[in-house]
Amino acid sequence: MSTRGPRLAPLAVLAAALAGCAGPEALLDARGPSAANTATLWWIMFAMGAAVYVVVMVLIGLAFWRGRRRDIDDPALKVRDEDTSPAVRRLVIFGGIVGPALVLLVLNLVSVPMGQAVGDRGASAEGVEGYAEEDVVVNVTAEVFWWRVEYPGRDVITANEIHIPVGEEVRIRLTSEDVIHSFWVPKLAGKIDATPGHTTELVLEADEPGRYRGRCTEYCGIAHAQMIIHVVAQERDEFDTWVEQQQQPQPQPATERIEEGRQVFFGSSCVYCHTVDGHGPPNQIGPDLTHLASRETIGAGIMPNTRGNLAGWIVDPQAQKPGNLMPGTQIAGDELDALLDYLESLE
Ligand code: HEC
Ligand SMILES: [Cu+2]
Repeated sequence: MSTRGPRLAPLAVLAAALAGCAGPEALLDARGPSAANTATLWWIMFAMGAAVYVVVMVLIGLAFWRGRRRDIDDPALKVRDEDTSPAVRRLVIFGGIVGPALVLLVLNLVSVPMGQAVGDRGASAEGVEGYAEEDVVVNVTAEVFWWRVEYPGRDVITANEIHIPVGEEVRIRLTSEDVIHSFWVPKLAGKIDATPGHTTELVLEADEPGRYRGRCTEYCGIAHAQMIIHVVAQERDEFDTWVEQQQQPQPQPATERIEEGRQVFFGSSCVYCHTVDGHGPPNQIGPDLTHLASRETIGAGIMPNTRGNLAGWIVDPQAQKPGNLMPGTQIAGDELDALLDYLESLE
């Protein structure tokens, strides 16, 4: 075994900690008002924690320094109850009780109102009543191991990708169909649980256009780590265009090849679990595929939506995402090819 391992361990911890400062899921790189609040609170807590740490370390250093030449058996060093000096008593009272209480008080004074501010952004109105028509409300249902995304009043159903207009408060109404999941897009807002039989609300607001990554943050089963969500923030007109496009039904297959693929799709097991244009089970087990080709990823964000990835996914989804609820399909050659043409036509 390498003897360098233990000495490098603190570096590994530091690297893991610093990974929170940048990258697609960096809390400290906030791009929305809620996340900015959280980031500020984080810095305050970090600064106070660091200050306490430094004070304690200096005191420990001083104790070592002053005690280094003394004989540990020297009876003068033994502290007896009756001779604790007033100075020692004061040190215990201020250093051990008053000091920590003050630190905790300040932290509470800062964090409670901030938490309130973040929480207030999630109103608890039931249903879409009470919202103006142009308000964007998104019903998100967590499933093992993907996200069902619906826009009530707009007749849009998609999966694993939430489109929102920039600079507007978007209400995410979150629930779960099976176990407890949790929704967290760190750059935009704090996380919130998705609980079966209960709806929780969260307000998402993005300051600038972009693609923000988030994930399920409550262990929910074997493919939990592969349950990714993307929030796509767009200017309002682009968002409206996206909504219009998602509302369109699929046109008749443009080519014979696509029609062949459509028949493969509706002739195989796919329709037991997936819906295209309302054709399929009412409570589909899998994501709605009506506008599959307009999504950038498949498998809940785990890979780009390319022809090759689609083929691999259909034949053996368990290889890409072990434990997910889609079984592999015995399909190959010409049939698979036509099916892929069909899926790629679902813009
Ligand atoms: C037993 C139900 C079931 C069957 C049958 C099934 N699927 Fe799926 N499918 C799922 C589930 C569940 C998911 C979501 C998996 C995940 O991401 O965890 C999924 C995901 C997908 C996705 C990715 C969608 C996205 O947006 O991420 C595609 C594409 C897909 N299935 C195509 C097919 C095709 C084509 C067939 C038929 C050959 C098929 N499926 C058969 C349940 C099924
Ligand atoms: Cu989950």
